[in-house]
Amino acid sequence: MFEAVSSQIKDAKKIVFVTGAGISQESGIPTFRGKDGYWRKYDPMQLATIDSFYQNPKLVWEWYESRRKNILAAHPNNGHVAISDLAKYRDVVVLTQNIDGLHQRAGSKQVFELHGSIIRIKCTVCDYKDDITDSFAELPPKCKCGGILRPDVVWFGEALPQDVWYDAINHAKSCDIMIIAGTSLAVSPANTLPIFAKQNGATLIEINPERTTMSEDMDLSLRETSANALPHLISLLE
Ligand code: BJW
Ligand code: ZN
Repeated sequence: MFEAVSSQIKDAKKIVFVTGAGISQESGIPTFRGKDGYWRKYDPMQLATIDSFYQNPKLVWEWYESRRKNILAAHPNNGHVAISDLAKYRDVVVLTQNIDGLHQRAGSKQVFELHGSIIRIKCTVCDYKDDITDSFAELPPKCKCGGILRPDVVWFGEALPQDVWYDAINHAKSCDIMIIAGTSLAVSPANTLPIFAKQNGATLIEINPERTTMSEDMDLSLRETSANALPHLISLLE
């Protein structure tokens, strides 16, 4: 299976990972569109837009608080750890849509959070922003200025943090291999990153038990979970 791309793998200097909810599934964190995914139970437009937040901030906060508790109690799995280990041997960059911080907790240093972080909280009125791991006594939590606080995540219709996005494009354009793990590639603009890589001659490898909209464009598709496939794939890269 690896033969088709073995020489590219051996010669690769810079490896960029594009990750999504599936990479944290084996840490006990639900995906969005998978079998037990959030969007099978909840309407994204009721929980992940700024309009829904202003309409019912308590409801949105209750969902984020339950996810914060789950995420803070979770541990990085063998997939996160394998990516972190690879950085001992190659230039490794992680472009993640996840807000769970598990890549960083596994030891990865070059992590770009495209959709923000569930730990970071920001004010909807002033410039206040901080990392908060404690749970809030009252929902929605309020800022000292009186404004409502919100999770510093990117909801539908909101722009990605521009500096992070431009860095992500540049890393995608300059990698030898892009490994796309645990994402349905259903959400833009993150799903354009493999296109930037491919246009610049990178080898694309997908790790996902299911096909995605871009499976046809991959040089290699591994239909396995990331905690199984990544340690094996990465042993070839070390
Ligand atoms: C495994 C596995 C295992 C399972 N191992 N694999 C029409 C109306 C409004 C907007 C749009 C529209 N059409 C298009 C848009 C744009 C929109 C969009 O793309 N929508 C589509 C859904 C149609 N995008 C946006 O709105 C973005 N912003 C934007 O475009 O701004 C433009 C702008 C510019 C300038 C000014 C203003 C605006 C923002 C997107 C924000 C996404 N936010 C969310 C929630 C917030 C974060 C959070 O709370 O967590 O981010 S939605 C959700 O989807 C979350 C994820 O990061 C994101 C991607 O999902 P991901 O990670 O791919 O997960 P899944 O569940 O989809 O897939 C998991 C995969 O893993 C599956 O394939 C499984 O098979 C696999 N898997 N187990 C390996 N063990
Ligand atoms: Zn404030």
